[in-house]
Amino acid sequence: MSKSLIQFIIEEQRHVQNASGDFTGLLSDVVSACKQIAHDVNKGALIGVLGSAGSENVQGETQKKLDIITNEVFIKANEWSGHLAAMASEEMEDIYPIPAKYPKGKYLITFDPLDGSSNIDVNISVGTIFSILRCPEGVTNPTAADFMQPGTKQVCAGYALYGPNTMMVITTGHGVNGFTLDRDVGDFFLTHPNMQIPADTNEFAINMSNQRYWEKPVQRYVEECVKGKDGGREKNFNMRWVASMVAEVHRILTRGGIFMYPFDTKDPAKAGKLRLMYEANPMSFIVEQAGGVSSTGRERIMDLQPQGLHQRVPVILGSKNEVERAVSYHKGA
Ligand code: AFP
Repeated sequence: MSKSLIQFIIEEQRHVQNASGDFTGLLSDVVSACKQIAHDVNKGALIGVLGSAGSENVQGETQKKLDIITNEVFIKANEWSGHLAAMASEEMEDIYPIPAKYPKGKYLITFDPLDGSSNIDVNISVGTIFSILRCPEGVTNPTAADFMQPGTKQVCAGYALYGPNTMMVITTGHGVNGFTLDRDVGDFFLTHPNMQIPADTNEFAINMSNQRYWEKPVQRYVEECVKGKDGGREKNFNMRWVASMVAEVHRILTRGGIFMYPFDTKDPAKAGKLRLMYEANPMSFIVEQAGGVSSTGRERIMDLQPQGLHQRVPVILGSKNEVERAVSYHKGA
């Protein structure tokens, strides 16, 4: 039988000097949260969790009932055990400090409890994304400022994908490993060791309905993909768009591809659509650890100094050679 996720982490942590077991404990809580979310997502209409909640989140997006439920599940699973000092979520405007009745720990976590939730009512894959940071030394009551650490400081990043199978994919900076939930046993087992993104691809993913708002470099790159062999490229391209970043990144980790949610002028007040702290940074850590590249088009995403919990950034990530080509079109533009 293959290793469970927690066995895998315990064995990996044996090589970390002075590891106290805190990180393993934290990850175990995250795994519990994702199992509970998988259950709720899987039951869907049977337990009355589909549909809109009739409210908006901090970004002005309509909240689904499941956005609220999964946010609660994630908090409840992670607040009690003494590994975290605070949390931050897509669904909450401010950080969530660990309540005084619980012990505080040395980590911070950011998460998107249900990414791609506009897909939930149509039974298409959704996911949970998380990023673990260290709480700055000596800080016991963290504020949002303590979360403002670049992606290079992440201790761990991962996602759970609720698709035909439920999977968790994680990195602690030593490659990327994928685990599949065995519902009969109730645990995740290592099924995709050392995931690697092929450097070349002929598959691109972008929301084409925004085409008229893109900048020239992205227009050029996508136009060349669309023209394929009839344009300047030596191959023809295929296109995919799930509108669920977790599903998109998982496909790229499995068979390669380039994913773009670039800067556009649709709403000039927004630098992009995706959120740095709980979408772009964790996914960039995973993609880089699997041999891919992740950029805004102009900068490496993980080098960005965060300015806010809900900051948005342009994202171009995936197979190295294609992302580098798209980035090269931005030079001087
Ligand atoms: P939701 O969680 O609001 O559905 O947003 C999902 C997401 O942040 C990301 O997972 C998708 O890649 C992207 O938005 C899809 O955006 P469009 O609906 O503009 O294509």
